[in-house]
Amino acid sequence: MSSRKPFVELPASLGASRQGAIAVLRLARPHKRNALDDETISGIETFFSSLPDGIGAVLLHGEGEHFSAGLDLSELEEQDITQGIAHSGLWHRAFEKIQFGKVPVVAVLHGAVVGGGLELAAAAHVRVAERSAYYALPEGSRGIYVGGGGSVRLPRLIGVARMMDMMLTGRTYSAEEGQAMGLTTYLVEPGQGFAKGLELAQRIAGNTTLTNFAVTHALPRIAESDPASGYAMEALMSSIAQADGEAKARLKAFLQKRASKVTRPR
Ligand code: 1HE
Repeated sequence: MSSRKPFVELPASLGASRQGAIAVLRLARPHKRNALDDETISGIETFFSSLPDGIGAVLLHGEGEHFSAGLDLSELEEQDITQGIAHSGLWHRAFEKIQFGKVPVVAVLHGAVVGGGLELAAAAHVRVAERSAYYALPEGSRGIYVGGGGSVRLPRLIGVARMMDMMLTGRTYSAEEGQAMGLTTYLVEPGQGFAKGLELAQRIAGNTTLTNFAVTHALPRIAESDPASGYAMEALMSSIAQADGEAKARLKAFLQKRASKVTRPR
């Protein structure tokens, strides 16, 4: 089933649609290079809080020449310290809903993926980058600092030293370089990102809900734990997952030669 009808009320800077089990969120402010203002960030939080039943994955992409130019800098001009803390909190809440939400999220990246745009991309679980994509953290040169969870998520993806360099020197990485670093999960040709992202999202949506929960909610927590706690959590999670009826049916299907085999990379 494919539908352009939105399932949630969003600001004009965002567009929501549904393609079967996939909910699609579009950054739709191309004249401002998808710069993220408060309304857009609140809209992102609303979208991820309103996913209807039957959605198995989200595809996030941007309209125009760039994924996102990051924070809408015009909003910082009048902001004092207290407002700044609240502002960062708004971003944290919205992006937590992406990383630790109901379903896995695939982001399709192209053009500028910078500042808060990179923080947004880092909250997704899989990143498909077209060759045109580039990554930067221009906060350093603007006299500001990341505020959308970048200090927490980016070092886990690329390491503290690389993030320091990006912020201190304004270094920009290409989509291809990003692949070696852990920012680009899949590298595709220009114009192919959406189709590849949709294909991956559909595959993800075909997993059991319990497995997707284990991967997106338990795995990152286990990875942050001390090993003893991690092993205990892993034992619990794996025993819960395998006890699910759908898991039993899938194992049986494989043993009865009704399920696909693992194939070599193409
Ligand atoms: C903006 C923004 C923005 C564009 N806030 N208005 N992010 C940055 O420091 C990146 C700033 N943007 C750029 O470097 C460039 O705009 C791009 C490389 C992304 C794209 O360049 P280009 O030539 O395609 O577009 P443009 O002509 O620069 O911009 C088109 C319009 O978008 C223009 O407005 P107009 O009214 O003159 O048409 C720009 O002013 C506007 N625009 N980017 C506001 N970011 C939670 S903390 C996160 C902290 C950060 O993200 S800091 C990093 C901010």
